[in-house]
Amino acid sequence: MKTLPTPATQPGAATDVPITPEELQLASRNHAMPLEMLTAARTPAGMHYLLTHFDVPLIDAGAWRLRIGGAVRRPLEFSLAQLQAREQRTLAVTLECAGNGRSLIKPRPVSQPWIYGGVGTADWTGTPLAPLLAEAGVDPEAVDVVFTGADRGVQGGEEQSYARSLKVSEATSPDVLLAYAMNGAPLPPQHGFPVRLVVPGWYGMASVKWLTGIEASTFPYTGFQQMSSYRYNRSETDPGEPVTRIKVRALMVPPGIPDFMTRNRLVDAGPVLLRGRAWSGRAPIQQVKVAVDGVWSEAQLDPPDGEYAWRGWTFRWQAEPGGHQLRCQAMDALGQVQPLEPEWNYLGMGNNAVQTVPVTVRP
Ligand SMILES: Nc1nc2c(c(=O)[nH]1)N[C@H]1C(S)=C(S)[C@@H](COP(=O)(O)O)O[C@H]1N2
Ligand SMILES: [Mo]
Repeated sequence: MKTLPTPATQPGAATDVPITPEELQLASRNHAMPLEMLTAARTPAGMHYLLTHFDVPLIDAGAWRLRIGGAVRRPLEFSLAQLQAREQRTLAVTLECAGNGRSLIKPRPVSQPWIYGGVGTADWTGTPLAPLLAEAGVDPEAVDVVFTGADRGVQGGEEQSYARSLKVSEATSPDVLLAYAMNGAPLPPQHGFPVRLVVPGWYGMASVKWLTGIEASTFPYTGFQQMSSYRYNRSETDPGEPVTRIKVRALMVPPGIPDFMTRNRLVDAGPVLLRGRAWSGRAPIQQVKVAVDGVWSEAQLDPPDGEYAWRGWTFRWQAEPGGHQLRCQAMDALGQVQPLEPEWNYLGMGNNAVQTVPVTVRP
């Protein structure tokens, strides 16, 4: 008798079997940004990607309080109105899930099975965190600041509230926001209402939603989402390296029109303006290249759009009838370039390999 492979349901357990019901369940709760939305500099809230580990909590904004405590001289508590009365800043920030690209890695690490769309850019409005930490008086011995969300669940066999930490030096960066608005409107429930952290330049896991508590700590934080997840590791027991800032990446708007089932593209012969966006959480975008059937040329960059938002690019393509393969590749000012092939790691983190778009050009 032939034995079928058992579909793995634990994150990290690599598999070659087709997408499992558990992955489908995650994928339908946590939707991608449709790639055609790369045409918009700002992603409308309903089109921005979503990643929620547990259940979306529905929070009564009137009763909600943010507590700042732990290793501080003066514990503080804020209502939403008190946060909104403080210094206000708006930053355009590209958020990307660290697992974006995961399902393109072979063998596939089992978790949220992103293809390319685990990304979006919004205007996030809130109050800078640094002055609040200064008022609370973080203990000079403190090393980490821990951010806890209102959502709870079980992951890796461990019951937990979603929580992540930043080093004190990272948490006090002037651009880390306690955000209460997305694209000029209150946060939608799924994006962290009433207040979330926004950590520009970092993969999305750092931007804790439904924030309830901020605690300074004199010892390194070892919670599940810090030490057991969001690592570049080789196995379940390999500690590996922590996932931090967003790696360089470019994506293109798939040209022409799609086939419903396969989403393969149909394009008319002649001049085609290819466009897309590129970003890196580590340095400004320096160059984007486009390959048509393996031949690379330089794309034209739009002007930069602030320090933390993706940058538009365009490329004029003279489409000849037949089947073609389009790819795009970004480089940032540190000279970091996207790999042509995915690099495997146990949890499927940070796969920024170049996008490939097969197209059929009709005469
Ligand atoms: N409280 C809480 N915050 C969270 C998460 C979560 O599950 N719970 N998911 C994180 C992850 S992994 C990502 S990629 C981003 C996604 O933010 P978005 O859903 O607003 O796009 O939120 C982060 N903040
Ligand atoms: Mo994520």
